[in-house]
Amino acid sequence: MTTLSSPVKITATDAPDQPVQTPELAALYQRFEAELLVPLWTEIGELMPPMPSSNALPHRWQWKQLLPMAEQAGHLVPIGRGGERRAIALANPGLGGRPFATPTLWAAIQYLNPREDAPVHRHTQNAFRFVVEGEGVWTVVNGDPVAMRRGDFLPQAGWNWHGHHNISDGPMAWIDGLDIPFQHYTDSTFFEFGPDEVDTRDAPDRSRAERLWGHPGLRPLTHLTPTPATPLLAYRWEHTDRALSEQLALEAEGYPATTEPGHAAVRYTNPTTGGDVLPTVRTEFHRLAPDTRTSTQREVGSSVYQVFDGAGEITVGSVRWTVERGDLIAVPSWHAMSLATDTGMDLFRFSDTPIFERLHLDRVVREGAVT
Ligand code: GTQ
Ligand code: FE2
Repeated sequence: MTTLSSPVKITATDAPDQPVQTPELAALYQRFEAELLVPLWTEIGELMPPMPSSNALPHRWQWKQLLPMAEQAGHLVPIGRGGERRAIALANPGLGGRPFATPTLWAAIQYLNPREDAPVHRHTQNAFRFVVEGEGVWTVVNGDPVAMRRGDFLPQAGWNWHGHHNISDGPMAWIDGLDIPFQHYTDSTFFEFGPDEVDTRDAPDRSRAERLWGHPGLRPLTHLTPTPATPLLAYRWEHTDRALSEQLALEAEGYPATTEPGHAAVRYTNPTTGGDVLPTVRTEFHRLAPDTRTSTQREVGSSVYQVFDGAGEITVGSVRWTVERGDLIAVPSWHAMSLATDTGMDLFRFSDTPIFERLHLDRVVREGAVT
């Protein structure tokens, strides 16, 4: 006869303030384990820390490492039904090898060969694409083809049909961000296959979404009802770039426009609400003027930065990296984080903050500028 060993192991008996270890206590703990019970007094230190104490670690992935590997995957790995995407996920070193950049966020480099399709599907996960270099791919969202080019931010809210097609003669890579880990841990994921082929039609320069929604401050009267995610499917680089350079120019002219000296920043927003573009993911773009050091910030929730242009230093907790174009950094919850640059640096950022704001668990602390 085989007995299944209990998955419960009461191990934290070295925790502070534990009862005297007697044979009777050991026997009681064995009965707890057999009945799948765990006492709070052995666990409280880990489960109720005085402040967030993430298993995730600060980490940097270098674009100059990622891109050649994605290229190699482009040669070796066809895109099949079921696998769906040639996407290679960042796996945080503190999260046991799972393909999770942080406890809530997925970040991946995706690669599409010339003329290749990433077939149509839909899922409850909220997604976006951000393009650090290249062009030639159209992402088709509910039949609306949207061009992807350097600097463009392309949100795709959950449950919308989407596929990608490369109409060009060259390959293209970009990054995907999704709330896959969050939906995985909360058992809230649904997924459906769509057609194998992606219909880009005439691959228009402007999507229907941009023609309807892409006019600053102008709301179509046919669409006055707020939607939980943005109906605008592309936020173009020319607008982001201009917004940031105008903030720095206004600051130089003596008008308050930057979050702190030399630090311009914008948030991508849903034009029907003014809130975040996706229900679970916040996305922003930050520009540091040359010779800028930001203040240090800690915040509940995790984020991922991608350097878009320039170079500098990112400090997360006790780790400091020199970063350059394309590099990605994972910032776990409540880790002190700051940016610095001598020559100027542009960064794209995404985080899970909307989840915590919705649940009133959000907290931010800012400290003085680092020297
Ligand atoms: O392009 O639809 O990196 O569904 C992960 C899941 C990309 C996508 C990812 C996805 C996609
Ligand atoms: Fe997808």
